Amino acid sequence: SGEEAYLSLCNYILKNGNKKEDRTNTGTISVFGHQMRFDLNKGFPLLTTKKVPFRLVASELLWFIKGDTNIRYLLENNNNIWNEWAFERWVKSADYTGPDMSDFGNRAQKDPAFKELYITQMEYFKEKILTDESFAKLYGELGAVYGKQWRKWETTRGETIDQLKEVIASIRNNPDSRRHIVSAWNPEDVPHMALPPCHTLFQFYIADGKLSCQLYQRSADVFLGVPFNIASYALLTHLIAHECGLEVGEFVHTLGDAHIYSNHIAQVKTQLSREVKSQPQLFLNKEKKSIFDFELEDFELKNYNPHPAIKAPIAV
Ligand code: UFP
Repeated sequence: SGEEAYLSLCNYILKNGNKKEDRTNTGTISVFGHQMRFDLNKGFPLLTTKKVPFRLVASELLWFIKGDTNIRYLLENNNNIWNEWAFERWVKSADYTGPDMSDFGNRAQKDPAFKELYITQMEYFKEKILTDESFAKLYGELGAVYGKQWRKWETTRGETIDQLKEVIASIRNNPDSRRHIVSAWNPEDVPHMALPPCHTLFQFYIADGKLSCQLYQRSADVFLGVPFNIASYALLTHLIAHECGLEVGEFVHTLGDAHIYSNHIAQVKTQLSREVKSQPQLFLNKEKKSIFDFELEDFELKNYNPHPAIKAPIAV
């Protein structure tokens, strides 16, 4: 299965990784330029050597597909993965009058008393986003993140480009084209972004009635991020194949800086000691024709019986 490709990348980095400092001051070991292939006909590539939260992968992907860039939709689906980015803008704004939250990510990991304070503020923030529409408009909005670049890329002429709709049309109308590309990397926006896109660009390819997808990921947190990213793009490939009346082919995952954080090494070793189980299968609601109509309940994942999740601190 493709999971072996993931585990062998982990092994390879442990053995051959370069020690490097990084933006977060955590320290990593890393390699540059690596490729994994996942045959989507053999099952859905959600790792089995640790539990990966499919529900979060799916709701985030639907959020991108809608072109939504406000965390309100995520919170309505009990998905908290983008909260910190919105929270940061709020606590730095003139509207914020609560206790000092500067550098909250690092301080919450080191100082238990601060962590409690932070959790209280975050809960208040989430509640306000969910219940106060004008507050959500102001502080739930993340701006130029994936949903915007995929669906509403702004041109210098003041027009917008719907890359996702266009790529679906080009897959349908001109399957042999070598230009089935969606780019999230917008050089004009990058200097203003807290987190420039990690999944930078993806391309589709059709052969024998099967749709394959390759992602170029510039920066890859191999323990925490990559299992999530694999599942997300595998799901996207299934969705686009479904809409275009194609079978699924491969997901090809190409990584730039592929790193293991120094405080994830023990967890990676635990995972490597576990036995791979059989892959789950994904089923899509056949009634829904367009990917733009999909909701969470239109996905069904069967036979997913992974080893337990493994906790690790996220680098901020
Ligand atoms: N990261 C991922 N996948 C993602 C995502 C982030 O691996 O989908 F959003 C990790 C990669 C890196 C950090 O460890 O987040 C981003 O930091 P930088 O911008 O310095 O590369």
